[in-house]
Amino acid sequence: MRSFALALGFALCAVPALAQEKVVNVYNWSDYIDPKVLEDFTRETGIKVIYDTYDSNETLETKLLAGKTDYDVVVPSATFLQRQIQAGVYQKLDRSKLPNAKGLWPEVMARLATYDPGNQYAVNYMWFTTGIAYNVQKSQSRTGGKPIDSWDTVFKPENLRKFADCGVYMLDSPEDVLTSVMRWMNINPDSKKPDDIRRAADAVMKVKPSVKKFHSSEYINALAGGDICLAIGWAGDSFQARNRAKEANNGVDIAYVIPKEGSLMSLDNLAIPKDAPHVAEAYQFIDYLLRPEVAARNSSVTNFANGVLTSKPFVDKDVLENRAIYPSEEVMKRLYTVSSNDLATQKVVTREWTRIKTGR
Ligand code: N2P
Repeated sequence: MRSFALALGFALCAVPALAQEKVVNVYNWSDYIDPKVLEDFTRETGIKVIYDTYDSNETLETKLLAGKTDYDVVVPSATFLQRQIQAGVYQKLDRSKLPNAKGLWPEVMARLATYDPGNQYAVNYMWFTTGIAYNVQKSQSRTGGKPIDSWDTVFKPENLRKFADCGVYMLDSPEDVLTSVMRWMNINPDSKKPDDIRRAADAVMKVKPSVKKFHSSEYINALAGGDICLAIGWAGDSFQARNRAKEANNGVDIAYVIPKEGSLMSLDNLAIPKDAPHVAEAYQFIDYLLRPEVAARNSSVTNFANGVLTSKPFVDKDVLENRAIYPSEEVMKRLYTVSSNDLATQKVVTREWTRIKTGR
C-alpha cells in the first residue's frame, strides 16, 4: 500500500516536471506563422514553444556568429545560410528524423541546393519575391492613373518624390534593395564588384529624401492603416497588409506588384544550430511544420508560398491562385536569385548600406 502511494506520489510529481522540461526555442521572422500552429504543436507533443522573432538576416547572423544562442530552430535566408554553413554554425540534418520531408518541393529544394549542396543542412520553409506594395487610391493621382508596374516608380527620384507626402518605406535589407536597383540599372544583381555595389547605393541615395523609413516589418501595419502609401516589401507581408486593411474595413486597398524588370526571389529555410540544446524537439518541430496541412495553414495565414509541394491542395484558394505568391511559369521567368556574398563583399555591402542610412 505504502509503495503504491509512493509510486502515485512520484508519478504525480514526475509527470508535470518532465512535461516542463520539453521545450523548443524557435527564432523566426515576424508575421511568418499561424500562431495557432504553435498551440496545436504543443497540444499534440507536450513540447512548449519558446518563440522569438526578428526581421533581418543581419540580426540573426550577428547572434549566430557571436556564439551560443540557445536557439533550436532558426530561419535564415539561403544567401545567409550558405555563409553560416561555411562558418560552422549548423548541424547536418538527419532526414530519418524528418519523415514529412518527403513532401518537399523538388524544384525549390534544387534551388536551395545551390546554397546548401545536397540539401544537407536545411529544408525550405517559405519562398517569395521582393516587389512594390502600394495604396491603390493614393497612388492613382501620383501616377496619373497609370498602374504601377516598374521599378521606375521607386528609383526615379522625380517619381518617388510624388509619394513622399503620403509615406514611403523601404526594407532595411541591402540584399533586397540593392539587387532591385541593380536590376533596374541593368547591372547584374548578382555582381560582387565593389564599383557596381557603390553605383547601386548612389542610386538609392538619390531617392532617399523621399523615403520616410528603412524598416522590414513595420510596413505591414503602416500600409494597412493608411499611414504610408508605398513600400519596397515582400509579397506575403504586402498581402497581409491588404488583408489587415480589409478586416479593419477602413477603405484602404493595398496592391503588390512584381515589376516588369523582375524581382528577387528568396528562400527562407529551417536549420538547427550546432549547439542547439533541444535537438530532438527541434526535429519534431521542423517535421510538424513540414506536415502538408500545417504548411498549408502557414501559407494561408501569412500569404507566403511554402516549400512543401504536397501542401498545395490544402492552401486557401486565394493564396494558391495569387500569381504574386505562387508565380506562374511566365512570372517565374522574370524572377532572379542571387548568390551568397563572401565576407569581403558583405563588408562592402554593409558599408554602403550604412552610408545610405546615415549619410556617412
Ligand atoms: C515575414 C518576412 C519574411 C520574409 N514577415 C523575409 N525573409
